[in-house]
Amino acid sequence: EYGIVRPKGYTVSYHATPEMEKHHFGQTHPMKPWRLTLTKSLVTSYGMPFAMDNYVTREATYEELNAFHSNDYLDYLSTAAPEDQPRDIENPDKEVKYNLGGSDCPLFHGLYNYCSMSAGCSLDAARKITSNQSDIAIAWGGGLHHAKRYEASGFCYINDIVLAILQLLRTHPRVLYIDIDVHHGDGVEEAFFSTDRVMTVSFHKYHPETFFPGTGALEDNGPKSEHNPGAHHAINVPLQDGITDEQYETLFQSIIGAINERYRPSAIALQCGADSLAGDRLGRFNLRVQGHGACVRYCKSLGIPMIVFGGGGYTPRNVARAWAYETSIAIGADTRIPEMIPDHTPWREHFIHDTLFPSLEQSMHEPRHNRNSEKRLREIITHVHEQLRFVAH
Ligand code: ZLM
Ligand code: CA
Ligand code: ZN
Repeated sequence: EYGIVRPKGYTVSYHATPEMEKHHFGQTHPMKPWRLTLTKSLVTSYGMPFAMDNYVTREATYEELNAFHSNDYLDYLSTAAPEDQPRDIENPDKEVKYNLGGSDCPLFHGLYNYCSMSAGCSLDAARKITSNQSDIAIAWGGGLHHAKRYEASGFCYINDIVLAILQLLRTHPRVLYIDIDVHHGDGVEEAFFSTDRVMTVSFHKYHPETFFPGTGALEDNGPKSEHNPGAHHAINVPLQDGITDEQYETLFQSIIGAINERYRPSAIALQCGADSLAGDRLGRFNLRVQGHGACVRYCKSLGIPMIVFGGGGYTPRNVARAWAYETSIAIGADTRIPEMIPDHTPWREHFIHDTLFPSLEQSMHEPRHNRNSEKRLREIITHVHEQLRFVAH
């Protein structure tokens, strides 16, 4: 179908489980695990599974989660029930333990299973990379970059990315983490703050007073202590509302290209949060599916083994478009798949515009005003190049 064939001498693996997608954060919560079902349906209707190794992932074990998360946090997470949810009216003073049970990170039925499936998905992907059985491993169910060792944060409970990178570090001397979610990848940055074996790079909207999580300033490049090998190994690209495909691609290629030359990673972990797309319910950027996908294409062109994770993304039809398109880039079929969404796609009615690449006008009534000046973007590039001079090579 659509001339989709297995790439020669190149393996792409797809890691997912339909069980994860059945979980609900609550009626109007922005995070909808069901977007993974919509993604899989688009990937399948384009015939992409023929070109990949497809794995149904398992749940990560307690011991695997314990490689990053503390015992007391995991013990509470595995036993907390929705009834433990602090209720404002009946129980206003009830403390929110480990940031669980608030409106961002609610306790919902099957929460622990959901978390261990997300982590299992990313860990399986990482193992395919460390065993050289895969060149690109796809884990759309992962990418939950805000979770801390002992705390949930911003819809994230278990940091599957940190767990996957720890796995990569068993065989890879240097791992480059790249995060194109509209939010700052704070949990991953913090986890690897004191090592030079992981370099973290996050592109995000930065406005400390009004936009979550408020960290990730240009000048934050890791603790500046002299004895800390992690100094200069955190790169932040703070952006404003309305950035376009052209600006983002220029920034991305210039920054990632320079980092690749200087740092020479042997593996890449790419978080592809789709809330950086135009028209996202929480996002603020003007990126199109093509611009978002160009980041994946550029990383692939570096020829380094890579895991691609999901992450944010709150307008499910656009999340499915972006991640299906990026799957096609991984298998090298992006120039072959038709732009029109196949008629036989399950839930076809959700794609209100029948193209894989909606225009800005189709994504939102009024495209956002672009608040990123060329001058500021040049300053960002200059600052990053200066940081890289401190990085040994
Ligand atoms: N209030 N319901 C991105 C994580 C973003 C913190 C302000 C909650 C929401 C949001 C939750 C149904 C990733 C904050 C927000 C309202 C304190 C955030 C429940 C709407 C709703 O309708 C909602 C009752 C909820 C949450 C909006 N929360 C928007 N933005 C952020 C977290 C995660 O994409 O990076 C990776 C997966 N939280 O701004 C508040 C400060 C809680
Ligand atoms: Ca980011
Ligand atoms: Zn996000």
